Amino acid sequence: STIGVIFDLDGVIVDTAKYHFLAWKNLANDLHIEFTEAHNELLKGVSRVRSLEILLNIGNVTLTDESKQNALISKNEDYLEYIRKMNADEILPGVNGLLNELDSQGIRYVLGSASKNAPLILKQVGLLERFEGIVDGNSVSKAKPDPEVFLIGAKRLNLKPENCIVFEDAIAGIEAANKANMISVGIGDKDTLSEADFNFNNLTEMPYDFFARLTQQ
Ligand code: B16
Ligand code: MG
Repeated sequence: STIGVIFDLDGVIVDTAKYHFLAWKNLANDLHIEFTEAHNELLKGVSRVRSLEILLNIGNVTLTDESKQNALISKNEDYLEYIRKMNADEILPGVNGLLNELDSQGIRYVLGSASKNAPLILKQVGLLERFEGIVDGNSVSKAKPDPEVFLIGAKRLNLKPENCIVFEDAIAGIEAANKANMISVGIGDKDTLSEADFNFNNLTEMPYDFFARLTQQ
């Protein structure tokens, strides 16, 4: 096929934001920072290091570099406790159908996530082998909204950026896709993701001829 797809992980394939929230909340409690679900929205699609900075900002707390490193380790250990309990039931609605559709149309796809835990999460839900490539937080030096993660994804697919379609749930991710000159599809609230080229509340809402229309354009 002349087009390819790059999938974000958290918020598109699975909802790991709820586990990130629980783990950040735990850390926030230790630091006596009030941390709400609304605050958690600010961390979506954002790297781990940047997330900690935002959390510390919310609580007006400053830490030494060493304490920051320890906080990041303890948050991730906490988070991994939840991830290790995940299974295929946690794949979001419409994902399996869409991957089957892409396979049958010969449209290739890779993952483009900020998470350093992406391979483990995909393994837990049984999707690791389905992706042709995984570009995650371990392979990039610049986090979203920098387009790096998606540009590496395009290279893995051997496609020009303008022939790549990115599925994203976070503002920073849509921004990254647009900067990369790709076709951006926002999954979630249309008003929040108003910069996306296309919007769907979730993957079950995509029309069956979405890809056919794109290649005809
Ligand atoms: P980790 P995505 C992102 O995943 C999450 O949305 C964001 O909340 C998280 O901080 C980031 O991954 C890093 O995750 O701590 O596992 O390396 O949406 O880019 O798939
Ligand atoms: Mg996401």
